[in-house]
Amino acid sequence: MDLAALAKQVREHQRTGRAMKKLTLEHPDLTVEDAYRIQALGAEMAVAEGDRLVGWKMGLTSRAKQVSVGVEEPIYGRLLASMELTEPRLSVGELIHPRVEPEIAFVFKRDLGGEHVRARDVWPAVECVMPAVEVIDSRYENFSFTLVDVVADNASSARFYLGDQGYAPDRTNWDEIGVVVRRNGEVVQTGAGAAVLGHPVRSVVMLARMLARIGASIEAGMVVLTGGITEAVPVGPGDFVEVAYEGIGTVGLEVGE
Ligand code: 0L1
Ligand code: MG
Repeated sequence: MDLAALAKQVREHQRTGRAMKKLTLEHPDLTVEDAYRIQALGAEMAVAEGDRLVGWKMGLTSRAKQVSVGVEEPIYGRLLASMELTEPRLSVGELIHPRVEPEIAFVFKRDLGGEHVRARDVWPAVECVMPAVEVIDSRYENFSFTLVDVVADNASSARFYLGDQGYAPDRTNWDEIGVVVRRNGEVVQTGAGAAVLGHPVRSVVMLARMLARIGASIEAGMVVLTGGITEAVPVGPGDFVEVAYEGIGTVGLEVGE
């Protein structure tokens, strides 16, 4: 199987914002390992064209998210510089069916890696913890996919935005933090940090261990999005989405064409 050709195909749909059929319809024998390879090749192509790997995301770390998309295990994706919103404004023109997720982001000051990483290894490597929103956008028609498809599509990564303020890792119990998501003033989702594998730090532990299998790690300066705390909220032009994080402020995102 020509994994580079499949990576090129997926990347084209990521760039143009056109929906595609699931890869597994035509290639039912693709494995999860192949899918991560396709993801890596797509990121390498982006970097060769001038983009930069700035971090990692974990996806499907909450039961609510796993149930809503019918995929039962956490996955990781690659965050590129071109995905980061520098202002709290999202332009959906290049996206297919964007959805917003409230997340806790960890920013690293030291490298972290290895198959035996534990929670207590994570904290000394963290510069700060930040409230964040991720915008996901599956490239597949009807947001419908298998585990293999979604991994190959870089875990539906599209955009992300970090709030203005970073917080000391020991400032609060991140599993107990409550979030309220409002769209145009109406409460549409509520949740708590514990929805992310019991504690967002567990998502980082799992990521570090998964990356160790491919000889990769979380590097100093990188951002890690630990996973949606609630189900993702569909958005369109004219919407204003606001996520209130208990005790650490609010992140709002204005959605335009
Ligand atoms: O960030 C996420 O949890 C998304 C992972 C991929 C599944 C989806 O597109 O909802
Ligand atoms: Mg997410």
